Amino acid sequence: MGLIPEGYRKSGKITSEVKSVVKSAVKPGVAYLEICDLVKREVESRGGRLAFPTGIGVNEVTAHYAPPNGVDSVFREGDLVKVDFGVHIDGYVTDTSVSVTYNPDYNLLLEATERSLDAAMAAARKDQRTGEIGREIHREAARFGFKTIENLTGHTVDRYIVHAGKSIPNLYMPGMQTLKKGEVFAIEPFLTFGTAAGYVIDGSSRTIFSIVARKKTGAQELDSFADMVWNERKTLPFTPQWYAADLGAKRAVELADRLVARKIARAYPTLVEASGNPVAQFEHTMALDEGGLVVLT
Ligand SMILES: [Co+2]
Repeated sequence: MGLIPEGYRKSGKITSEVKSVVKSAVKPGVAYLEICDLVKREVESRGGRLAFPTGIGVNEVTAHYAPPNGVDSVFREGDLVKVDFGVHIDGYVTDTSVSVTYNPDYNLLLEATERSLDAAMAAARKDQRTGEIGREIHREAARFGFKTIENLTGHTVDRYIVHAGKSIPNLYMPGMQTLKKGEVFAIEPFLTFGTAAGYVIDGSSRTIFSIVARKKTGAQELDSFADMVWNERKTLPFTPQWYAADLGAKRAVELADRLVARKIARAYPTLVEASGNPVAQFEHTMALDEGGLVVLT
């Protein structure tokens, strides 16, 4: 018996299997929404649930974009595509991401990003400061001539919580917390070109939300929407389009926005690289068990 609840291992196994299915499914001409449907189907058929809406990040779109229903975007020949998804079983969350490209100009960027993740995992041990892990990621990126995205980080996970409090930066930061035995965390280097700004800013869309407080507003439709989301998701992120079949797509978005206005939910705006440069990302969720580091995904 290890320190890590069995749910994490089951969740991680599903994440890992689905990731290889996704990797070979992302091709020019395939619709963004087809990949989101595929992830959901593959996760649920294995007995898992989505930990958050599947993110499709194309080129400079770096994180937090869940394509809404009706969007007809398809992958193109020159794209750099990131698919970021997570699985939970009874709240045990594993989070992963894979980058895919058919553009040879981006091959080295993808390779450097994977190598950065390897370097980070080699440095992830008990009592290690997370800033030191960031140093390894940054050093490996720089060795290839690339930059890391300075304002996105990896994170500890906890039951029903995707970002549990500790951050794992993608560059050296002094005075950060240390990793402890029994902790589960995701490391996710984001790399871009050396000439890029190297940080993300809010884009114009917001497609991902989560409940942050439980209180009644007195508006019956709004309260029952909040109840419905809470019963299904607790604090895990959701996208209004999941409720489009029941409420209509427009109404679901409107209700989510109203929950944000009442501070019952928060929104996660889409994040884009500030200078419009493409970004690559690879991510694993792992745990510090008795015997050391265990990669779950
Ligand atoms: Co993550």
